[in-house]
Formats: sequence, structure tokens, C-alpha cells
Amino acid sequence: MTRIDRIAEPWGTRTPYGPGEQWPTRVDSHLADGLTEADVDRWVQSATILHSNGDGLDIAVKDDRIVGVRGRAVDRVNHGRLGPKDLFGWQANNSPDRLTEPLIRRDGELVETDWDTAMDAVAGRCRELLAEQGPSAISFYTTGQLFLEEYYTLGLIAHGGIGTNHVDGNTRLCTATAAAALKESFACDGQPGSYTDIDHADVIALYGHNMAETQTVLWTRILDRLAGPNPPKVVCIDPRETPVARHATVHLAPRPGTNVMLANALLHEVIGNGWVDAGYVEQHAVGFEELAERVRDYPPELAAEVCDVPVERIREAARVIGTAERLVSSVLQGFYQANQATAAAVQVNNIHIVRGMLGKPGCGILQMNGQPTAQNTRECGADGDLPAFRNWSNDEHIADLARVWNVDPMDIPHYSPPTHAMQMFRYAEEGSIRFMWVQATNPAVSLPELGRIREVLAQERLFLVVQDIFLSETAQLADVVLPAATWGEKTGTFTNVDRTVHLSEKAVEPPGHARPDLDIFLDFAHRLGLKDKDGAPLVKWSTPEEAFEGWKECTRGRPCDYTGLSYDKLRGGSGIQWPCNDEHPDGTERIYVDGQFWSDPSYCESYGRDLVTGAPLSPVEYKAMNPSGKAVLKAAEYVPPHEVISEDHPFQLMTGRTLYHFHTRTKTGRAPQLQGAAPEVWAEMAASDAADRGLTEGDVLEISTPRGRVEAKLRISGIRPGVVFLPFHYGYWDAPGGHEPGGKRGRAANELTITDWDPCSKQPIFKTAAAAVKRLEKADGPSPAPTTTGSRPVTDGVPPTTGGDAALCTEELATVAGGDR
Ligand SMILES: Nc1nc2c(c(=O)[nH]1)N[C@H]1C(S)=C(S)[C@@H](COP(=O)(O)OP(=O)(O)OC[C@H]3O[C@@H](n4cnc5c(=O)[nH]c(N)nc54)[C@H](O)[C@@H]3O)O[C@H]1N2
Ligand SMILES: Nc1nc2c(c(=O)[nH]1)N[C@H]1C(S)=C(S)[C@@H](COP(=O)(O)OP(=O)(O)OC[C@H]3O[C@@H](n4cnc5c(=O)[nH]c(N)nc54)[C@H](O)[C@@H]3O)O[C@H]1N2
Ligand SMILES: [Mo]
Repeated sequence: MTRIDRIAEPWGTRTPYGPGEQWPTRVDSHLADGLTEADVDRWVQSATILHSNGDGLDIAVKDDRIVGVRGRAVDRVNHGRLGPKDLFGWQANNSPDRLTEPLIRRDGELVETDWDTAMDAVAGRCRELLAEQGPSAISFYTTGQLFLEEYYTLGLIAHGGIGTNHVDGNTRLCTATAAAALKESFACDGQPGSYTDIDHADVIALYGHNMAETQTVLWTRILDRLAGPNPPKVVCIDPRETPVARHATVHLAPRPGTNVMLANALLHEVIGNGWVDAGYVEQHAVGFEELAERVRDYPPELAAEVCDVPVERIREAARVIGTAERLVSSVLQGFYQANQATAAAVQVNNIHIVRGMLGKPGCGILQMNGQPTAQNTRECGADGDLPAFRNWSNDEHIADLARVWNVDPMDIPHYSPPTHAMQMFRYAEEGSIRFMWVQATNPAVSLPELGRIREVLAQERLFLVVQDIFLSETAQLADVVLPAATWGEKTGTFTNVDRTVHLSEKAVEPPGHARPDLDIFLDFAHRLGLKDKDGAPLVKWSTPEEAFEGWKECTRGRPCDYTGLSYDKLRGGSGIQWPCNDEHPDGTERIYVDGQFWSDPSYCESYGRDLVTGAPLSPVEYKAMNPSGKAVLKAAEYVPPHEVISEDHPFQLMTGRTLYHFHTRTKTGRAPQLQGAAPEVWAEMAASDAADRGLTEGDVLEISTPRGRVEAKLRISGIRPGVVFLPFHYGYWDAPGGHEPGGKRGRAANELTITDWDPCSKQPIFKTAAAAVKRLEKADGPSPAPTTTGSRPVTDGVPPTTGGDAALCTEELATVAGGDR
């Protein structure tokens, strides 16, 4: 047993292993100061929530309070390991400033009230608007952070009960492109691969994915392969010198917004050099000719110029990828939130299809998720999709869903594509949406162009309900605030990116009168008196387990088949991967193993879209591609970003994350070790840019775009020249004096971002804009950015990031086998 500072050493100790071997077990734990495992009253099974990795853990309880966490050795995902956010983030549950009572706005002020008054106000306003304006006045903006049972219930209430098409989640900002890219290539959502592919891979390519900071345990798996015999090669495509880039065999740092150009050049090389599995393509894919023709126009020389990357390095990356025997790729926000998101992500699928690198050990695509339960938002139909990957433009699928719900098919809105989040905010701005219920997301910090978003949310005519665990920046603008119970205080299941389903059990009571999100939805359905077509209650369950059983029926025979799972089966051991049914009682490690895809027109989730305009294809257009059972290769031309640099705005602006914080910091900002590691906003710039402008480490800068301005201290980092990076974690709930929303001294990166989205996935573009930078004050010390991460300084004299004694965690290396497979 070792104790180490997991702020200073975020990934912990290496446990090297070789290709095809089992990843060794290492059990990580952290308990509140002074406690040992002997003090713990009980351990309660759960999984991690501050990212999408889905690491199994147990919650330590003493005197009915959460006092720590310990990784689950038996879990297939993490083999016992936990990341820094998991080890320390639970402390937020115990914060003294949790919401404990509902609040309602009276004479302009939010005041405490009881649940009856609050829910009557919510249901009452909803009923009034339904009578006056119909369902299109009602909208729900949900999240990727609730549980499966909650999303399914919400989707049923909104689609089957109220009949509104305005249901989306912050997953639109997050992994709408993951879903879109999978639907374009495979006609259905669902990850082909498995995390275990990392155990077998000889090449791992990361596209706009800083996995080291955002899926720390998955990255630990890669670090352990890199430390073992026959390590894999790593290809990193990221404009910053992230920890991933530092471990890469080849690092390409393209100009932001040029991903399609670069990916097309990689495909140009792969196809041009004949690194193609012709037999696989012939049997299992359509569209090869169009793709080959398109990428012929994208030689590496052209990409080198447009992306500003050395041509030899593009060729080298293409050779590594093109000659890989077992290739794993992962894609995330550097693609999904950048120019031409879906078109770029689809090219990564294309690489795997043309190389026949699917469905075999070591050959997996991870079109990654970000939030812990985003997969369920999508599966359960709480993001505009319909439950269990049903196709909204297939009338038979609507009829089948109506059968499951016992409603009339015409009561389920499917007359047009589901309203995406950015459009919902537009409708609210224009006044056609009058009721917006926001759950577990903080749009007043996380949406682009915050000045505009605050105005939309603050309108008198919009009835805003916010369901949260803290009085977030968004909750402060609400008409009614509903205090929720969270992870550890309620029971439910969730599914990670490699389709592993975990059960998360209630460990302690929620504070005050906070209630589980599921109970709040059930209460709402009850107050509205929602009925099925026979006059029975529409929602037929009252507990999470009953909701799960209802969901299982909804998935029967669909790709994400949960019928073989149960709460009991998920208890005690490892998480289990869907599909899990009679045919696959222990779950399914990889899908598409036989080169058969769920693309039959009568079965598929989507007919796809035009990658450049985003227009949905009609069933006839889809069928004309002859896709039955096959994957679809879709080519895309490169289109430059909309907002480009100018004399006034000479820098490209990118925004993103740091290892120590989660989003708007409502949880990690309340965990002292994490907050201490990254206490305040900063801005990253290359040494050459700083030198050109006479700037030094720690200078106070103003970064501005036509939308707003932010004040931040300069970190001179390994970012590519011409680019400024801001973390988006810092809003206003704990802002020091002077920083204020829309004021002279902004702090939130989204004051600066642009209202623009990918035509296909409708995901906002948080990573490509043009900005100006000027110095406000000279440095009085280094910037507060961490030194262990992508923000590592290139200048001397910056003290290392450490959590000291407070951040000591236990590591237990074990020889016993961890989770199989
Ligand atoms: N520590 C931590 N972990 C998290 C989260 C968190 O808030 N904090 N959030 C979770 C969630 S919801 C998500 S969605 C994921 C996100 O996880 P990531 O996508 O890994 O994180 P980001 O920092 O948003 O962006 C990744 C990288 O994209 C690069 N990038 C920017 N523009 C471009 C471009 O045009 N091209 C390319 N190739 N790269 C570009 C940036 O330099 C950045 O390093 O993380 C999850 N895990
Ligand atoms: N500029 C820029 N903006 C971005 C991004 C970026 O990279 N750059 N990334 C985007 C991405 S990928 C994402 S995912 C979003 C994230 O953006 P948000 O979803 O707005 O961020 P969070 O801080 O996770 O907000 C979650 C809220 O839910 C509350 N909460 C937590 N648990 C529960 C619960 O169990 N029940 C309830 N009811 N509430 C709960 C928290 O207190 C918090 O207020 O930001 C997006 N915005
Ligand atoms: Mo996300």
C-alpha cells in the first residue's frame, strides 16, 4: 500500500503490461482526513460521475454521511483505479450551501417555499400555457448527468404526455456529434469498440481529445501499455501540447478549425498507399468510390499549408495509422466543438472502415462521450432522439413506441426534426417558447455568447424552472428552483461510452427537503394528470427499479437491448455492456463483429444527413445508397471556419478543460484539493506570441471578441502560435470582487464564444473564434494555471502544482485478477 499526492501525480503509479495481457489491478481510495477503512460503517456500490469513463467505485459511509470513495477492483472499466476528480469531488455532496428547500420568485426575490407550492406553480403554469398556446410553448433542457430511469421518465412525459418536440439536453453541447457521426457511418448510435481494445492495440490515435485530463483512468490504461513491453504508438491531433501530445509518437498541431482538411489528407495517404482492406470494404461498406475520389483532392502538401503542419509529419501520421494492425481511435471536443464537427468525426470512422478495423480485439472507435450519463440521454430519448434508437422519421417506429407507451402514435411529435438546444433558446428569445425547465445543467455559464443567454433566461415572459443541487448562475435567474438529490443520495443506472451499464445505489439521505430528480418528474406527471389512451396513468412506475423494468421493455429487440439486465445482476460485480439479452446474457464486448451493421432501412435509427448542409436524407435517398447491413463511407469537402482572424482580432480562440475541474465547478470548486489545484481562470499563449508582444508569465490580460471580454492571467504554455486557450470552468458563483457577468471584468470563457453550430449535429462551436488580446496589468507572480497538465509552463520559476498532505490517496497494487475481459 502506498500513499501519494494525487494532485501532484494525477495518474498515480504505473502498473506496466504488454499486448493481450490483462491490465493489472490497482485499488485507489481516499477517505476524509484522519479516517481509515476501519472507521467506515458501510460501502455502497456506484460508479464515477465527473466524466464519461464509468469507473466502478464504492462510496464510504460513516454516521450516514459520505466520507470517501474506493475503486472497485472487479470492475471491467477501471480495475480499481480512480482519477483525482473522483477521489476528491464527493466532498461537494456535503457542502453547507446545498439547496435544501424549493425557492419561488416573489416580488423579484427568490424565497423559500414548500414542495406543494413550488410544484403547483410549475404544473399550473404548464397547464395554462398548454391551454393557451399548445405544447410548442413548453420546453425541457436537460443534461448528461441524471440517471437512465430519470431520462426515460422525462422523455415519456415530454413526448408521450405533453407532446412537445422541444426536448434536448446539454448533451447537444457535448456529444451530439458523437451520436451524429455514428448515425452517419453506421446508421445507428452505439460505440463499436470496447475499452479493452486498448489492451490489444498497436496504434492509438486521439483526435481533439485530451484524454489524459478528461478520462484520466482510461489514459492510465494507455500509460501502463506505454510503460510495458511492445508499447503502442500514439498519434495526437491537438493544437496544444497536452500530456497526450507529450507521449505521442507523432503530434500534429493543426490550426483550429481545419480538422476536415487534415483528416482528408490522412485518408488521401491511406487510400493512395493502398493501406485498404479491399475485401472488407467490398463486403461491408458502400460509398468507397466517392470517398476515394474526394480525398484525391487533399494531398498532404495542401493540408500542410492550410493546417500549418509539416508535410512529413502528416505523412508519418498517415503511415502509422495506415500500417497499424490493431488501431484504436478516440475523438472528442477538439473535433466535436470545432468547425465542421460531424464531417470531421465521420472521417475517423471512414479510416476504420476502409482499413477493416472494426469488431476485432484492438480495433475500436470511441466517438467519446463527456458526461457520465450522456449515453442514456441519447438512448432514452431525452435529447430529441426517440427511445431505444427508434427513428423519428420511420412511422413504424413511432407506432411501435406508441404501443410500448399505450398512446396514440399521433400524440408523439415526429412531424419535423426534434428541436435542438440552440433553436430552443432562439424560440425562447423570440417568445414562442414560454416555459423552460432546466435540469442539472448551467446554461448561464456553459452556452455560447453568455450576454445573450442571460437576456433570454431573464425575460419576464419566460417561466424558468431550474432543478439543481446548488444555487447556480442559472438558478439565480429562475422563477422556481427545485432542490435535487444527487449521486449517492438516489438510486439509478447509467451507461458509459463503451456501453457498460452500472448501478449507482443510494448511500445517504439527501440534505433537507431535496428530492431525487425521478421523484420530481413523477410528481409533475401526477399533478398534470397525464394518462395513456385507456385513461390509466401514463407513467406506470414509482421507483427507479420499476422505471428500469419499463425501459427494458422499450429496448426489446432494439440495438441497445437491456432486457437481460436487472438491478440484481448489476449488484456485486462489474458493470455489464449492452446489448444484454437472451442471446448475450453476459453482455456484449464488441458490436459489428461480423461486419453486419444495423443499417437496414426498416431497423436503422437514422437515414443520415448531408454533411455540409445538415439536411436530413429522405427514406428514398437513403435506400438509394443500398446500405442494408453495411457501413456507409461519407466523404466531405473542407469548408473554412466562419469566424476568421483579422487585424482587430488576430488570435484564434479555443476553450476547454483542465484535469482538476468539472465544467462550471459547482462540484469541483467545492472540493478544496481540486479548487486549490486550479483556483482561478487563466489564458494560454505560445512563447513566441508573448515575446512578440512583450508579455510575460502572469500578466493580466483582457481577451475580447465582438461578444464580450474576459480578464485572465497569462500562462505561457506549449500551445501553437496564433492561438489563445481559455478554460471555461470559471463563472460567477464564487467570483472575487470585480468579476461580474457582462461587466467590464468578465471571467467566463463563454462571454466570448459565438452563436454558431455544426449543420449536421447542431453542436455549438466552442473551439473556433477570433479574439483580441491586450495587457491590463504587469505580472505580480505566475498565473494560477496547473503545471501538471496541458497548461504546463514553458517559463521557469512557476511553483509545481501539489495538493500536499490533504491530497494523499491510497494505492493498493494487487496481483489478483481484476475485471475480466
Ligand atoms: N477534468 C475534466 N474532465 C472532463 C470534463 C471536465 O470538465 N473536466 N468534462 C467531461 C466532458 S462533459 C467532456 S465533453 C469531455 C471533454 O474532453 P476533451 O474533448 O478531451 O476536452 P477539451 O479540453 O474540451 O478539448 C480537447 C482538446 O481539443 C483541442 N482542440 C481545440 N480546437 C481544436 C481543433 O480545431 N482541432 C483539434 N484537433 N483539436 C482542437 C484543445 O486543445 C483541447 O486540448 O471531458 C469530460 N471529462
Ligand atoms: N466555452 C466552452 N463551453 C462549453 C464547453 C467547452 O468546451 N467550452 N463544453 C460544453 C460541454 S461538452 C458540456 S458537457 C457543457 C457542460 O455544461 P453544464 O452542464 O452547464 O455544466 P455543469 O457544471 O456540469 O452543470 C451541471 C449542473 O447540474 C447540477 N447537478 C449536478 N448533479 C445533479 C443532480 O443529480 N441533479 C440535478 N438536478 N442537478 C445536478 C450542478 O450543480 C450544475 O449546476 O458545457 C459546454 N460548454
Ligand atoms: Mo461534455
